Amino acid sequence: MSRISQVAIDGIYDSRGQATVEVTVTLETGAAGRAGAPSGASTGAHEVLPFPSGGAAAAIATFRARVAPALIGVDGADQAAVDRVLHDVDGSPNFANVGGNPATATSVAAAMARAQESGRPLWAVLARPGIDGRTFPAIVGNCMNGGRHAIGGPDIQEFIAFAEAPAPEESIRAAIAVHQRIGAELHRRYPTRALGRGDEGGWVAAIGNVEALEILTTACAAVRDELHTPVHPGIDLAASEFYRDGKYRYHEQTLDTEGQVGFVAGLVDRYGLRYVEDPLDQDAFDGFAQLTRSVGDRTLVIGDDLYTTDARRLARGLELHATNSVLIKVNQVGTLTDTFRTVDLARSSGQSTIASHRSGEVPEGWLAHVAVGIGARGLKCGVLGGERVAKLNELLRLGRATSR
Ligand code: 2PG
Ligand code: MG
Repeated sequence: MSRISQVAIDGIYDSRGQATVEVTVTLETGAAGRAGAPSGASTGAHEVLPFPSGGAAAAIATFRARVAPALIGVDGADQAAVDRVLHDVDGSPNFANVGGNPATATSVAAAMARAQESGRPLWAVLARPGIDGRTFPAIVGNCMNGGRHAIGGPDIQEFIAFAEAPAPEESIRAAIAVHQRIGAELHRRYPTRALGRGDEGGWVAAIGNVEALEILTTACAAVRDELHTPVHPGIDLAASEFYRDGKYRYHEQTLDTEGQVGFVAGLVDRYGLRYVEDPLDQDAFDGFAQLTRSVGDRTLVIGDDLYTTDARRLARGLELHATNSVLIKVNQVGTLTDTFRTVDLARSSGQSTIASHRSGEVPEGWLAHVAVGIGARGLKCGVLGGERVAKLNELLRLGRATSR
């Protein structure tokens, strides 16, 4: 396997029009990979920093001066070595100098170069032990947006179609059908109101959480009947975004931790939720554990801001039985090696993993390979919008490649 001969970084834009970066890694043989990095809006306090102070422009200057030269000559086959250089040059605990986004783009681009050189698909290069690429993730499809991803929508950030057919084609078709039904229903209920779409391509309407959940649940049931595909409602509350001074502050109600656990558990049973992400604040390990004890046998309870893909935080969650599932976002930790540490701990502890996009995305499909390679239970990537469909289409291709 050959050494890295060239590393280039450039500025690009994400789906919100925010500056981000893409990195191209070239090996001595000429094999190359190029990846762009996404950015979050409801970022967890424990994530690495996407960019150093000075933003993408400062990151590019630092990268060209210090990171790219340090990577030349590194063994392209050795992901851990590539990622170690990123950490060594950075020298901080949270990528404050290099930036988690340039690090993510480099780490993924190096894996892509390795895939091209070896003639294997990217998922196979990323595959964790025992993964054969024949099991596909459910689609975690965001159909209605609220919270930080929408203006004028509900407090809950995401209303999700969780479509769990064995074949990607079926899950994707079902998630799209739920999205379309919701649009039609919102139009039927409010024919004269403007209807928009949020940062992740879900519908945005001036309705409350309960009405949104009713519409979502009804749409999922209709699609289950029509397509005979298991698709169920789910939510990402992103609860840290409305947790202030010890209370969960919704437009309609204010709840303490006990109240929030009871409220969410009630939603799980009333609406048959199968997917519940970030139901409590990002440091509320005990509250998560209470909820998991109460409903963890019938729904996924997923830590996103709780864990920020960090193996140390996951270890704490495991001790406390805080969740049964872990959201995986490479740029929360900045490298594939750090991501794999968390994934491997999750897998060996019986936690499901969900490979996830960010709200500000790049129109690339590599996340689908991450999902398949880590044996994820779900691929969270939205339903509509070019940058979301790029991931769905890539998963479709992977599904077809194995059925041929
Ligand atoms: C989340 C993500 C993606 P963001 O909260 O799960 O849906 O949002 O990228 O803004 O953190
Ligand atoms: Mg989330």
